[in-house]
Amino acid sequence: MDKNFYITTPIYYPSAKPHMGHAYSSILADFFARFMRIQGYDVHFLTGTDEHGQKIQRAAEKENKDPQLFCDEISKIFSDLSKTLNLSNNDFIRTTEKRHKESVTHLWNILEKKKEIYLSKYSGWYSVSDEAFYNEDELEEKNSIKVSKMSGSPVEWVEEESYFFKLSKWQEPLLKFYADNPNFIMPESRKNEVISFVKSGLKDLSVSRKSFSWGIKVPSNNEHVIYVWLDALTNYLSALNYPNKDNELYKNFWPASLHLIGKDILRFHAVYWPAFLLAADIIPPLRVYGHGWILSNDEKMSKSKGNILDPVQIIKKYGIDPLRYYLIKEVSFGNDGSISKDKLESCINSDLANNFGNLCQRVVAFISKNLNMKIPSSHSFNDDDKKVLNIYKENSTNLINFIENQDINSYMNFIQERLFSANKYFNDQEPWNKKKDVQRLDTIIYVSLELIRKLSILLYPVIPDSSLKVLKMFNITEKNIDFKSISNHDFLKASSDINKISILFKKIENND
Ligand code: ME8
Repeated sequence: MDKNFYITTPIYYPSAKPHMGHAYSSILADFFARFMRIQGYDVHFLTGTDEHGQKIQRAAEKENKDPQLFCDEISKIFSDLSKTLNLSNNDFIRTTEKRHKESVTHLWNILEKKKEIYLSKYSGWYSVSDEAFYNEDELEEKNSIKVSKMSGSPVEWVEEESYFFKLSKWQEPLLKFYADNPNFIMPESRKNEVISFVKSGLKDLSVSRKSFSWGIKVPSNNEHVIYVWLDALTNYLSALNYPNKDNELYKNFWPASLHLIGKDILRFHAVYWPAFLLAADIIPPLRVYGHGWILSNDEKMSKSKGNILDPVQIIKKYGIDPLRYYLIKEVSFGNDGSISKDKLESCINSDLANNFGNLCQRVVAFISKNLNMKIPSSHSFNDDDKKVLNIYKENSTNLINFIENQDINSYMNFIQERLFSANKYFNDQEPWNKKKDVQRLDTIIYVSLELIRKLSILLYPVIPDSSLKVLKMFNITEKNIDFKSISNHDFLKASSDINKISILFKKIENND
């Protein structure tokens, strides 16, 4: 079995500071990366910034800054955010880097050599905000301004000489590709949207611009810069040192396992990207997953609406793990989800502090008082014990399947149920009333510790810092977390010492 896994986030525009939507995609990608690592996969996790194009050029001009300098500053904020979000990314790519420009130039040359690109003239609508061309039927009038029906962004009329990619030629091959690879586009509902878009007819795509200069130059014609989406999508290859196909990164990690993106950019990833790749004889990625939007007050966040949620402020107040837990559990993956301070606080209190945190603290306090901070020396499981333990073993394959199908909701439901069940077990078994039956008391504590260990492993991709704090009790470090070990009920070594644990989550006491 191929044990390599390459996961990517979109590369974000450094046209403005990152917001909660960017944090959401990155945290979700990190969740998958971490889960696959504890399953023994060699994971390559990529994120970065998309720095060329008219949108960035205009944003820089507005601030009277050189575009490169402008990108340097904001890209740094994105890469700092990766650290604040505790992302385990292996690389952070910027499209202004030399390695990337070389890849894009190479890909362009191949497409040109294969006669997939020709020079003509573009006249039509363009949205600088989306960096996208739109057909008339994709537009509507709002307050006497023409905007995209999909994104609501204003469009402007463009008429200029442009290179075109022969997208129309790839309509049938794309439909065949979707049919042969039914899991290429996820979730299912989005796949249908893409297929009907392709079936409705593909026109050749303008892939160069002449009216501004901030981009990678067309190698054979320096008056043109390469269309920013052809430039940006290639980041997934340039981070693997493409075109050097013999290097380890490319050999191990292409085709990408999962491009995790928001639904707003599905067309670029599920139509244009595989078409470019098929045209260049490169295998397309295995899967593109378009998740829903994080809504603020039930609307998509946007600067103009003034409803931007700043992840850094929220993390300062509540901490990173509560935010990660909340976004992963409370936003039904694949759908849009509204987030609010009240829901975040109740999530921290009920799931994290009262449920997981409380379980750990109670069990450890009991061990500290009665067992000298040691794992009990012996145990003998009865039916109650086996029942609460076996459920992990019985569901181990299901859990892996959930993640392979990006069914995070089922994964999180399982954890939630197990958290309740573990607390209930400890309450019902009443170890404090078993002090005369040492064998039983020891077994209850051993089972409780095993449950804490298993839950911490399942929670590691969600709340890595807190999970590691708990696992440290058993001297389990990040490098030796093994997902498979949730099926082992005798993992903890009898009589060994337990390390102290600090407070995991503080309850939010008031609502201000
Ligand atoms: O589109 N909810 O960059 P971008 C959830 N540079 N996710 C959101 C979101 C929201 N409200 N807002 C943004 C680009 N996102 C291109 C990508 S990739 C080769 C080039 C996330 O800065 C989501 O993943 O506009 C969305 O697809 C992405 O940020 C768009 O980021």
